[in-house]
Amino acid sequence: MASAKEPYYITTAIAYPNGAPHIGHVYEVIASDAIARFQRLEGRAVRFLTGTDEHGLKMAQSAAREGVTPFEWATRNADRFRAMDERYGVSFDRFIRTTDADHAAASQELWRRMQANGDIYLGRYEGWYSVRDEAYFDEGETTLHPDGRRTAPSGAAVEWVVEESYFFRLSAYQDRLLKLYEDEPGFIGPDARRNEVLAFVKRGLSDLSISRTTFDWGVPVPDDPKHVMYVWVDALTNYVTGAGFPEDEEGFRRWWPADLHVIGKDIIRFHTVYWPAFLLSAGLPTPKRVFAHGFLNNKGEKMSKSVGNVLDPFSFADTYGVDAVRYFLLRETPFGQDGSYSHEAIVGRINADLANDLGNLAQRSLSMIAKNSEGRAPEPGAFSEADQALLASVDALPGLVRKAFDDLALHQALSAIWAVVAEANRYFAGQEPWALKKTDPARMATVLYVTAETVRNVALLAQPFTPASAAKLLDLLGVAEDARGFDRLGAAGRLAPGTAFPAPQPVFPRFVEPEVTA
Ligand code: ME8
Repeated sequence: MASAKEPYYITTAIAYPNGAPHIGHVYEVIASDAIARFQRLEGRAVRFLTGTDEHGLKMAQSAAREGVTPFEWATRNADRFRAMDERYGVSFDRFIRTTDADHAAASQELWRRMQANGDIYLGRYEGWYSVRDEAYFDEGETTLHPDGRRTAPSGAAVEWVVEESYFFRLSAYQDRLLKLYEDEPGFIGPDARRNEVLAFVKRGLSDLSISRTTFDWGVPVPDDPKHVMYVWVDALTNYVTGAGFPEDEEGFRRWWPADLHVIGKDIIRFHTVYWPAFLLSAGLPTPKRVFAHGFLNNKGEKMSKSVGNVLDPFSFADTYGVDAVRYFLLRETPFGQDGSYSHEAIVGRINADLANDLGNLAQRSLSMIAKNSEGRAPEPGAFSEADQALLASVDALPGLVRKAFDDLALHQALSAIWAVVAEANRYFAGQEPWALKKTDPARMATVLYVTAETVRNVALLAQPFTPASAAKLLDLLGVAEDARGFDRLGAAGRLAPGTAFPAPQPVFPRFVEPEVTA
């Protein structure tokens, strides 16, 4: 029974609403959305959290430049992030803003627990800080340039900071963190990132400055409001706020620890070193898995405002279509590695994989069914060897797709599904149902049945990736809304002969280059 399955809690990083979202942000939320949808289709209760990270010096400084309050600035941009999620069909359960009232309460409670455990002390911070990264750096990690500028590894400028600060006793957590990585080898993925973090922690950890006094745009430190929390302390806490901590004990027990934090590779240290240390200190369970995806580059170049190649996700969706962008981004790049996109690559995938391979297969078989089978699922005869071979590939797909999702190899799920689409196209071409129409109509009916059943399975499995188009395909196959879960894959949900199909319509249009007018 679906309800007996373990609940599943998945989160994305929360973005800085310090400007408009870009395609890198889209990438992270649609990958997470595919995973959330997959788990729901498996019959699990899913909670999917995404949102915005609104405190910190960077936000305060940009708001000042814009001449608005930090909250107004955050709201303006948080609204764009939320609209972007909605535009891309991201099925989040809560869009958390770190300025939400329950989040301040959660951050302060987490702080109190770390303090009660003896891990927070007052000291003085002297060192380098990068506002753009909102991160502290050891001098050895920075680079001094000939012109006197000093920068963080990301290239962002660092400034020398001297102020009274609370510290978190991170140095005391080295052994416990190493034990966590050893006891739970799946905690950090992909493996390359795990090795990076392991090497970093083995070198030894310094205590972490966790409060600031020179600005006030943050969550006040309990009992010492001249300090605000370091933005990453409050940011990371969003994951427990979103699970109901501390007020909603029942919700928190149900959802925490998170099954998966999806993040980008640049923030792995915050999530796999600081965050589990804070949780261990507060006596809370650590998340089950943290997975870092790669960075998306425009034609292989890093996106940057100064290069002028930062793509607007809304016009991207208008140009190519939401499902096409989702498909392209998750198919093209192995999840966990850096990826690249270009107009040519996207159009190539749209026209080859979506329009030609799946779109034509569906359109050709469904039009023949409309004409020759009174628009109803045909009645198959005995299955030939070729029919059985294709159905065997179809029925092996759920196993392959589940394995791919277990490994978070989303691209492999898609390549397995599209391998069956390719096989079905070879089958359809080889069986020539249009020729059978005259010579052997019963055999034609069987071929059309097997093809339609293949499309049904492909559409079910494509739902996490291309939800709107998959739903259209399932509509065309007369599959009821409540018969679209993964318990209907394969033999358990075979098309019932005689099911009425609506008139077929193309689902995946070809991309046609707009005409250039002189
Ligand atoms: O890091 N390609 O916010 P953020 C792929 N507020 N992913 C990218 C990317 C790109 N070109 N650029 C950014 C923050 N990302 C913090 C997170 S979590 C408690 C706090 C990813 O707006 C990035 O790796 O800079 C991160 O996972 C997410 O987008 C938000 O980045």
